[in-house]
Amino acid sequence: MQGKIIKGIAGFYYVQVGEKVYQCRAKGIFRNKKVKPLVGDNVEIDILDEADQEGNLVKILPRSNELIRPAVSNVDQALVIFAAKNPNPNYNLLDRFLMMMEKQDVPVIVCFNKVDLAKEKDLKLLEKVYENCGHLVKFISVKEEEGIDEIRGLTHGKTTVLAGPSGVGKSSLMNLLQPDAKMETGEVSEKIKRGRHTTRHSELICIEEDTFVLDTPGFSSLFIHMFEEEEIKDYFQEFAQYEDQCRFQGCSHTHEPDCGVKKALEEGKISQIRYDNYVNIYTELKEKRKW
Ligand SMILES: Nc1nc2c(ncn2[C@@H]2O[C@H](COP(=O)(O)OP(=O)(O)OP(=O)(O)O)[C@@H](O)[C@H]2O)c(=O)[nH]1
Ligand SMILES: [Mg+2]
Ligand SMILES: [Zn+2]
Repeated sequence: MQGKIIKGIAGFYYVQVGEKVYQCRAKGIFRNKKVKPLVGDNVEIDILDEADQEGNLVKILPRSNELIRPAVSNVDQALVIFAAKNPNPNYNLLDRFLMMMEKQDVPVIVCFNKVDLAKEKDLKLLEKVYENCGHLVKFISVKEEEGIDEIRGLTHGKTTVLAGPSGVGKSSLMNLLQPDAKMETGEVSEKIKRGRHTTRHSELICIEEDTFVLDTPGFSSLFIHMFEEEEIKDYFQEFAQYEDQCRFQGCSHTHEPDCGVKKALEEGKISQIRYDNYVNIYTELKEKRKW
């Protein structure tokens, strides 16, 4: 029988087949081959007990893609959610995340939630920083149900993974898109101004026929060891148009004289925040390579 893994907890995989969900174990063949079943996988199962809805995972069907962070498969796009306020957006983390998604060829929609909490000037800044990043950028408020119809439209007919830090409203958005989902949501800590990692497991929810959304646990850091420092600039798409003004070929836009990107930065054509993140990531990778 064929189904889809919607959740994996403590060695069990929950496989949806039509209206039913079977609790399955992965047999030894997966461990021996070092393949780990992922949420989102289309699988074949053997039913062990129809009444108790238990089964065995026997085969994983070919994946269209698999993401490392969050660990899910067969997604069409990522809705990367940050809060415009509470918690304040961590630009560096966002830029790392965009790089990761791009590297994995997953189209990204950047979504800033909680616009109800942000001041007009905060939103203007966010808009300015990301206007040329090469991704669609949306502003929403789950609380006030603002911008949600547009998100519905963008997710329609696709499998979308919700990703972002803890406390930004991923599960809250999920509950709005699919009230039956009843995902647990949690407050942002007053003291540390961060979410509390309320969601512990990725979970695939069917919104309507052919439309799936994956809620995932929040993340707070991203190591990007899979990148070479020289390729980082290619992920900051707004730099490209100024690169032919760099004096040196292969200019890293950090220390070289007559750099077109640095000139564009001085003229305010490139965002200081994005540029600083670029230098931060570039330097981190360069330092690492020295060891
Ligand atoms: N003011 C405001 N609060 C919101 C909005 N969306 C979500 N929240 C609140 O933000 C808090 C965190 O929401 P969650 O949905 O649990 O966040 P999450 O991204 O799923 O967090 P993790 O599961 O920990 O990764 C909750 O108290 C929500 O009620 C919004 O648009 N405006
Ligand atoms: Mg959550
Ligand atoms: Zn340059």
